[in-house]
Amino acid sequence: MVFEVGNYDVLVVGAGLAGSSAAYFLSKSGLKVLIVDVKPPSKVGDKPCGDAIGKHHFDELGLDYPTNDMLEGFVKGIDVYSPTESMKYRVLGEGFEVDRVKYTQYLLKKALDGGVEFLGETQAVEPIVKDGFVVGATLWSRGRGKWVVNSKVVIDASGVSRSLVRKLDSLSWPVAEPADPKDFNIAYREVRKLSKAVEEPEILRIYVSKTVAPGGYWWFFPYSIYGDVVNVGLGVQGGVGYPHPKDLLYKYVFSRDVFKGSQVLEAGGAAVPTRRPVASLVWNGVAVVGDAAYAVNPVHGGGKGPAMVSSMCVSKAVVKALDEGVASAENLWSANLCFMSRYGAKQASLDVFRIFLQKLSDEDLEYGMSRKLIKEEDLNTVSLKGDLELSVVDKALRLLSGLRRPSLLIKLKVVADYMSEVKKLYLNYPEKPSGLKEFVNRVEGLFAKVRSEF
Ligand code: FDA
Ligand code: GRG
Repeated sequence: MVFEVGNYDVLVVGAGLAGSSAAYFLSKSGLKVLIVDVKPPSKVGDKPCGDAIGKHHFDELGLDYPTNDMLEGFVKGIDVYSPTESMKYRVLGEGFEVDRVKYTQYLLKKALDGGVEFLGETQAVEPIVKDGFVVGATLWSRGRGKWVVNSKVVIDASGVSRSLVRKLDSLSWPVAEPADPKDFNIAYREVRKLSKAVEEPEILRIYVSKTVAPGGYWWFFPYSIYGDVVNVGLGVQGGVGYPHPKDLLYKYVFSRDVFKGSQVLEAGGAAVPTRRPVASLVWNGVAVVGDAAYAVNPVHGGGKGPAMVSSMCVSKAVVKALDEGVASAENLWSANLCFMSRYGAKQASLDVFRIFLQKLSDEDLEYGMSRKLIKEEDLNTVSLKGDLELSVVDKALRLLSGLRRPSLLIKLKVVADYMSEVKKLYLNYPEKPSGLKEFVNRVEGLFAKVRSEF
């Protein structure tokens, strides 16, 4: 059977924030780019999300801030509550509550204005592989049936489904590295209109409690533009058999007085990868970005910023590789060096912290927070850089104040050391694909030690 054929330089699969930003970054290159999504055009960018994103990502990537109808709120900081909610840390940092659909479609439109082609209601079915290279994909749509796109590079931006790369053999294709279900959170959220306005609407709230949200947290994010509309959700660690996050949210959270008489505006859930980045974002003729690359902050689950960072890094590398003639792993490799130095090293370090936190009891967490074993400033540095810095003076003070649970202090020191070792390893990411195997062995060795330690 002969199928209809299209020829492109780049095929982007998925027009979520990762795919749309990749298309936007590529639109200035003069390359012939096609982006497809199974969703109809009006639904592009619509996925369950808390909608929070740090402002620094826009500054670092030179992207427009969400404004006007793309903006649902300003963020000035986050309050992190202890399990009993008697203690809270305030971590200051600017950000936005973004209208995910409008902002994603804004980037996509800018890409289309720059010459990129888009097809909605079009599903990428499988990659086409020839002589060790991905050379395109088969697509399917109701109107056209099955057809073929030949392209020099395929960027899988299909989110956690990893629609294309999961059909590649992970032994030969590092971009296809599978993830353990325990390295995901399953999250559910509702957008609700409350009966009265929220106090301090520019402060996001995160609540950590093993009973309410085992292996995750529940959140209360106000949309400050409206004052009385909030995004409330809950995530639990996957693969462990914990209850459904929606059940926990209704049982422990929506039963609170603040939600009396509230109106549900939106509801839905999805999985969030909460681990280190994929071993390599690129291989011969193929790349992964966003959730498909596990590019997410493992501690708070924020994936919008790293989706855009990974897309910028991959897009730049694609332009360079195609300029050099062929999109080989070697020619695309700068995507890894860019992403690992800008975000992946911090992400991997935070993965160690995440593993530690998921094993910490509520009692230890309550104690650690009430005795300030980790301080608000420490939390800020962890969040920004992935470094758990226990300064010398602080350490001495904490030793004095923390004697009731010395093992917790020792554990904190051990986790800080592992975090710095992992970060160093990622900052020395191999210069060429030939070094990847040894790097992966070292990463896996270190993470095996981390898991056995906590
Ligand atoms: P995304 O899933 O958005 O896009 C993938 C696209 O690919 C979709 O449009 C899909 O239709 C399309 N697709 C899939 N398969 C296809 C195929 N075969 N062919 C064609 N198209 C295909 N992050 C954050 O920064 N702040 C936050 O507050 C939150 N909160 C939050 C809450 C909840 C409940 C969840 C589940 C997640 C979050 N996140 C988050 C994470 C964040 O939503 C996520 O990391 C990014 O949206 C990932 O964007 P992507 O574009 O990679 O995937
Ligand atoms: C329960 C794991 C789990 C997932 C739910 C709700 C959610 C997913 C994610 C919310 C992420 C979040 C708290 C974003 C806040 C925005 C903000 C101001 C973050 C500050 O952190 P940054 O910008 O983080 O330092 P990154 O890693 O993006 O640089």
